[in-house]
Parts: sequence; C-alpha cells; structure tokens
Amino acid sequence: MAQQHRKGTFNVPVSHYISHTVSGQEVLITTGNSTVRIIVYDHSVIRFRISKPEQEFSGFSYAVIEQPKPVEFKISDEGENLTLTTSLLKVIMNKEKVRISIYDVEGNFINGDDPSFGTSWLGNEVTTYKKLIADERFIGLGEKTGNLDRRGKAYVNWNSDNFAYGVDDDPIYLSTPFYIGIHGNQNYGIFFDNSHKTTFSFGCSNDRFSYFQAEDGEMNYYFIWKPNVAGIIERYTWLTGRLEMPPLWSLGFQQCRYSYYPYPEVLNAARTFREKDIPADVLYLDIHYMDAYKVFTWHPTRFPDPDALMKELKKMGFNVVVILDPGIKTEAGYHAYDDGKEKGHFVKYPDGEEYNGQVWPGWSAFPDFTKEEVREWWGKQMNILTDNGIEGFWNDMNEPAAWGQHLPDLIEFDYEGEGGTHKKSHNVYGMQMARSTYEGGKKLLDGKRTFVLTRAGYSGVQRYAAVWTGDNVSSDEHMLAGTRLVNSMGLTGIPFAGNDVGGFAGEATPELFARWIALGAFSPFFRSHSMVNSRDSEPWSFGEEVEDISRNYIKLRYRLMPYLYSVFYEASQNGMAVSRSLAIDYTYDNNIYSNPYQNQYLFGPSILVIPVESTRELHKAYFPEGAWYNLYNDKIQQGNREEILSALKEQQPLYVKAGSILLMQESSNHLLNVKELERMEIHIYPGAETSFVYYEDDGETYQYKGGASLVRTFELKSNSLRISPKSGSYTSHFKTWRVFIHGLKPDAKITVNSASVEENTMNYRFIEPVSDFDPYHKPPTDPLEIKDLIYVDVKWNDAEAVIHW
Ligand code: MIG
Repeated sequence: MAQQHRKGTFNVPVSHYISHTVSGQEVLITTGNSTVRIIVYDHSVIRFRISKPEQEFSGFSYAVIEQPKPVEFKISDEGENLTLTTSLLKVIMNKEKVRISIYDVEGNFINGDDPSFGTSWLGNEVTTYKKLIADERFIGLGEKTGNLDRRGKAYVNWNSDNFAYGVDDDPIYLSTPFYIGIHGNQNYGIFFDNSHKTTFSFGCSNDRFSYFQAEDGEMNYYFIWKPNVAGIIERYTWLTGRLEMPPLWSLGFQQCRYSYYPYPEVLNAARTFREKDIPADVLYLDIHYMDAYKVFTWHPTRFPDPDALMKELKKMGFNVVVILDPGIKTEAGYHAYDDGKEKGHFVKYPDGEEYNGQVWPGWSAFPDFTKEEVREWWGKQMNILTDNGIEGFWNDMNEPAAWGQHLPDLIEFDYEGEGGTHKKSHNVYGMQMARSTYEGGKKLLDGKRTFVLTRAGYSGVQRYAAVWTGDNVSSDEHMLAGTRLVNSMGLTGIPFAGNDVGGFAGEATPELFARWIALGAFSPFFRSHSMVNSRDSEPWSFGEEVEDISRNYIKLRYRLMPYLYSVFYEASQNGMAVSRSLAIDYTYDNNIYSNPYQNQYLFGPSILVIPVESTRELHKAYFPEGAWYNLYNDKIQQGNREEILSALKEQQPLYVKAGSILLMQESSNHLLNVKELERMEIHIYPGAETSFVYYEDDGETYQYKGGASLVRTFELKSNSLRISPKSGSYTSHFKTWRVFIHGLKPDAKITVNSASVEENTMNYRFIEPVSDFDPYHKPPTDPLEIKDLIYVDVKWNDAEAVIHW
C-alpha cells in the first residue's frame, strides 16, 4: 500500500537503532523514532521504558518502591544485535528493527517481541506485542474473572464499581497489570507499570501475539525471570512491596451486614456469636452508622454513644470495622467539607472549579488522595473514630465510583506534583485512599496495628490493605469464581484477600451458605456480608444444621491460627500467596488448569482445598503429584490422580500434603484471648521432607520490628522432626506441645531429644458431628474421625527439640 494515500492513524513501531550509551544500570538507546531505556534492576528483573522523543515521562510510580541494584551486566555490540547479559538473562535487541528477545543463560528462549510490531504506537496508545508460543499459558493479573489460564482472553484494567457482576464480567474493582507466562518448562513475569486504562490480550481473537497496551503514557514494563512461579512473585513483590503483619484479630471471622443499625442490633449480633459459641472477631458498620452518609460522623440517634458501644463490644472480644467512602457531602457547615474546601483538598476541573459527583450523601466532593497533604488531612479526620476505639477501616466506592460511573476524563489530580487527568489517576485513586487510611490509622493508633480493607487498588495496594472482591452474588458459580479471584490475587502479590461469604447480592440457600462458609474458613480474608433488604445471613440464620457446620469450620480456622499466622508471616517476607493456586507448585501439570480442577488450591503450603458446589454430594477432584492425607480420617490418597469424592454438605474436602506440619491450638471464641491458650498441637504428616517456619509475636503492635518476635523452623525428615531453637526475643504463650504423628504404626517407638517418652493414643476429630435432622437415608461418606492417633506430650522448650519415631 502506498503510504502517502493513507489517512488517519495507523500503527507505528519503534524503528531502527541509531546509537546507545550506558550509564550506571541503564542503557539508553536512540532509535529512528524513539528512546528505549533498558534498566537492570537485578540479575532477574529488567525494566524497559520506551517513549517517543516528543513525550516526556517522569517514570514516577505509585507501585514500585525499589531502585535498581548495582549488579554487574555486560553489553556487547555484535553486528546485527546489541546484547545485554546478566548472570541469569540474555537480552538480545535486533538493531534493524529494535525488537527484543530474552533468553536464559543456557540459550533457551523465554520471551520475545513480535518481529514486526514489537513496541508500537497507534496515536497516543502504546502497545508491546509479544510472540505467542504454541503451548503458552497466562496466569495472574489479579482480580480478574475467568479461568485460571487466561489464554485466549483479553482484559481491561479500569477500576469499576460493578454491582452484582457476572462471573465473566470485566473489568471489576481492582487493577494489577502483572501476569505470568508459562510455556515448555519456562516461566516469566511481566509487570506493565502504567496507571492509565490498560488492555492485556493473551492471544485473544488472534493466533499471533499476546500484548499489553495503554491508552496513554509510557511503555514501561518490568520483565522478571526466575526458575519458578514463587520466585517470580517474590521478585514482583520486591518491586511493589509486601503486606505488614496484620493485627491477629483481622484473621478471625468477620461478620458484616449492610447495615447493622441501630446500635442494639450490633450488640445483639455480638451476643449471639458468644451465646452460640461461634468464634468471631469483627463486626462491621456499613453506611448507616453515619449521619446522612457524611463520612467522619456518627448518626445521632442510631449510634448515640459510640464510645460506650465500643467498650461493651471490646469486653466481648469484638473489634469494629467502619466503612469510609471517599465522597464528602458538599454541605456548608459540615466540618470535613468546609475544611477540605478551604484547604483546596478536593479534585478540580482544569478551570479550578471543584468537581462534584453524586454518591450516597448526595452531591459530593472527592479528596485528592494523590497528594501527601491531603492524605495526611484525611488521616487526621479519622480521630473521631479512633477516639471511640475503632481500629479497622473499610474503604468502599474508591474506584472512584459516582452515580453514572463515568467521571469526566478532564478532571485533574495532583499525582505527587506532576499532575494527571482522571485518565492517568483513576486506577491509583483507590490505592491512595487505602494508603491515606492506613497511614492515618497507624498514626492515630499509636503503636497498635490497624486494619484496612479496600475494594479498589493498583499494584502495591498490598502494602496498605486487604482486598475483598466487591458485590458478588449468592450462587455456586460465584462461590467458585470468587475462589479464583482470590487465588489470582495471590499470584499477583495480594495475599490478604477474600470474597463475601454467602454472596452479597441475592440470597443463599442453606446448602450454599454451608458450603461457602466452610470454604471461606480457608480464605485469607474471611468475612460474611450481605446486601440491604435481603434475608439475614449470619451463621445461625439458616437453621441448626448450617449453624453446626459454620461453627465447625470457623473453629477449625481458629485452631489453625498458629499455622495461618505463620503463613501470613511468609507472605510478609516474600510476598507468597496464602491461598495458593496450584499453578504455583504444579506449574507444568496440565490437569490443574482444566475446568473441573482450576478452583482447587493450597491454603498455605500444606492444605489442599477442593471447592464443591452446593448441589453436589459427589465431586470430581484432582490430586497433584505426591500423596495426600484426608484431613478427617488420615486415609491416604495417591497423587497424579482424578477421583470421585463423596462430599456431604457438612464436609468440605480437605487434604494434607504428605510431608507437612500443621501447627494448631485450641479454639477460642476470639483472637484477643489466644494468649491464654497453653498447648500447641503439632500435627506431623510424614511422607516427604519439608520445613515450616513458625512465627509468633504479640499480634497487635509493631514491637516485632524491634525484635519482639519468635521464629522457629520445624524440619521434617522421614522419621524425625527437628524444631530449631527459638530466635527473637518474644516469649511464646505456649507452654506445651502435643505432637501427633499421623499415619504411624502402633508399635512405633517415639523419642524426644533421644529419651523415650510415654505414648498415648486417642480418637481425634477436626470437626464435630453435625446434628442430623434428615430423616431420609444419606449416601455413605468417609468417616470424620481418626482412630487411635498416636501422640506424645512435650514441654515447650526454647532450645532445640528433636522428635524421632
Ligand atoms: O453502593 O455501603 O461493595 O459491600 O455494603 C453500594 C454499601 C455501596 C458497596 C459495597 C458493599 C456495601 C455497599 N456499598
């Protein structure tokens, strides 16, 4: 086609190489029409920045908190190619067209540009096209609906309030433009750090390339290579940060409702949990606690004495989390509005007029959370809540959402001084609101940990908040889709996530609620919530049988707290997921991606969770390689197999990987009193070598940062468990160990530090029998009891301990 006859906007790729210079960790390449910067962050993380000469970008990022490390790399200029080599990677840039291909040091191809298009512009839109490999799979991208393997689909990152979204709707609330590609025996990560609306296509509607594209801004991506998925997540969270240890109470069961009011309703819910012996730590106040939905106010008649209410709830062991929406009612005389307006803290039109949109309080102004001063101002407003004993905050509507769901693109944000329209700022707004809330709460609580829950976010939001998946629906497909959303966030550096148990919109059947609450007990963030004007959906609202099931699984979670808290510690150290998609440990096993099995996951390193729809009592499951103990009865299940399981509604299928250690304690009705629990249970599941890092601290302050923590490594060999001496200055609240050895022959001899000890046996249950109200015959099921389980009691000792059998 003769170029001169073409009219309009067409694709323009990066053109030929002209020259390059190297300074520090950066190689700057001038091409015929653009500038390409390659920055070596470390041996396995390389950043690519590509822009046109007339564009100038600061490179500022809300997501990335790391700087390039001064690692060695080599540049060689050999004829056709410019080659950059680190100790792990070889980046080859073809000079004629400036297309990039990346190999490992053995010369295996990992990832490369489409040879024609590479990075291209279409008007202001910038795209990088990557060669699609025949067997390539794509996982991650955070809170995205759809399958675990995203091949063949495309996704848009634009934080959206999407009430009662469909299980294939896109986008929903949160954007994390990071994915992991898998082919052959290679895997790599790509993080496209551009806050504009972005589109990712994984070979969607084409068989040639995958691509990532932004409406505007710079091509700015980080390429990450590590031998395994866990390593890639570790590097991604090295760049974008990790969660801090959350308050222990936030790992307990949380009961929400839109809305509990007036205040006796809240007390009533609290008392019912205690009367019914169902553990719970948190109750929520949704928008009705406020006066006319005005943030930082209490409703005068519904909550006349918040201080007294909070004291009463704390006495019962409850924390309260209150909702905070960003929209501030434009009402003269309302302090937050008057003060914010006077200080110029609200988002404006380009002509300086305050932008107003409608939300719950009516016409509202929106704080510009992309400015430090405004974040501090917001944080200070929170004192009216912390003064009343509130320690947890729930950020909703922070996409930001306003009625109509289309904020005008031209409104402007500070964006840390560099400025940005709504197009550039929208996707980071929610994260910066969560940050304001987190930093404000932390300051006001003066040494105590705060808890923030957010709906919207961007890469790095894990540093400030837990995430829930918004307005899901009471249906089986949503329960399963929600599991995938949480697991996908785990692949994307957000370990602390969950969905509304029972479903937010619609009404769960008793069967569905029973399944969902058992599954929710194995979710990092565990909260039941439901929509205004819907039926009650507390654990006791579905009849006695569901109440028993709820109690069983909530208690089981509370008993697993030493394990779970340690798994959160791991997440805080290396960004590892808590709910772990099987793609992390079984990346190259095709079965785990298949439709019937893609919802299965590991909760922590050891517990295989198999979600089951409420309409089924038989269920098809897949067991990855190795061997698996049925949690309830220790029956061994061989791996690499598909099986049909019986799964009655009182029984969530759970399996423990052979070669595991589960650390447990007795149940308590809330987590503020766990320090009274004296006995730790150590459940050993022999079958493979493993180690598990146990972590303990006070669960409520930051003193662990000064060394007030306790770390011990539990190392399992074929017939021994070695517990390392403690490190750290924290004194455990445990006084004894009860060591259970699963699958052990009755005649085994057990020694502790080489001395023989008295062996005991007991019939052991992880869950209690459920009252049977069904007069009809039920299909046979597996027993829920382990007969004659062998155990020994050992005094807790801070020095090394070796248990041998
Ligand atoms: O426009 O605060 O996702 O959890 O209960 C709806 C009321 C606003 C949406 C949240 C939901 C919350 C509800 N909110």
